[in-house]
Amino acid sequence: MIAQSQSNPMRPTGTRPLVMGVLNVTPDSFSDGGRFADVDAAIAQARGMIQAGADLIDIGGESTRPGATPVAEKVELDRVLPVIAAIREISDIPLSIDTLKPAVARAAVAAGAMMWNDVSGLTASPDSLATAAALGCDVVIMHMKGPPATMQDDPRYTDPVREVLAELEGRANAAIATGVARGKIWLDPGIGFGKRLEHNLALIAALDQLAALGFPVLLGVSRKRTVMAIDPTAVDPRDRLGGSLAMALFGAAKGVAAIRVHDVRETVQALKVWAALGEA
Ligand code: HH2
Repeated sequence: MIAQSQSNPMRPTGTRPLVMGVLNVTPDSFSDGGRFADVDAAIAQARGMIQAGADLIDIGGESTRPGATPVAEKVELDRVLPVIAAIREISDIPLSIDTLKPAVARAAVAAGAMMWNDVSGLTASPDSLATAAALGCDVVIMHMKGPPATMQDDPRYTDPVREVLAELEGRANAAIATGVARGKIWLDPGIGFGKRLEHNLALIAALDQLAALGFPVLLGVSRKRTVMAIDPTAVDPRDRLGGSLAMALFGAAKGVAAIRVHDVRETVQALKVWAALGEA
């Protein structure tokens, strides 16, 4: 099965969504913090994800888990740049940089990243929109309500689907008005970013409405607390694979273009089987 478009390796052909492997080069990420904090461990993990069938790798040097404290720009650069350079030496797999900081995005793209994944939806800095336009790379506009430090304190919505979709569409239009090419924009509902269980479930159920806005959709549900909210025994994030796969397949059926995951091998397998069943 051909998963990626021949002309653009960052777009699916239609049989199944792409799989974006998560590589957190951080000491404190919620599920894999500290595991890949040195370059050798990060490269070994990247190699494993490539062998397991990842279509893209998303590299992050700052945790955005609920309650996380921000890190300095130099610290983030020192974490991610050696890893990007080392992966570029072993593979041409498309790389994404998960950062709120325009300077980190600029340096990462100069080092070989092809996508800027900004969980603030290009709102964290006054330079974010112009930087995205100048870089010309793919850009993920994710929805987040409030900063990571406080976003889970008391998130409220009257109509989460309507509000999140309207905000994402507004951010996409702002990006286009600043010079970002429409064809470079991805949207992400930001599961777990300033949302309660009922908000997350409503947004996942409405992924087809988000996809109908006409931009490729990225879904990040891997190992998230949403699974524990439904299965309270899944306290350890590594015990959330079943729920993560259920949400990935549900998202695939709703037309998402890519799924951001920690468990690449298992997700690729689940999506391949799901796609084969759909074609049978
Ligand atoms: N989730 C996380 C981080 N970045 N980016 C996008 N576009 N969508 C997401 O859902 C998303 C994201 C959180 O997961 P993780 O990177 O594993 O944890 P941490 O933020 O603690 O590093």
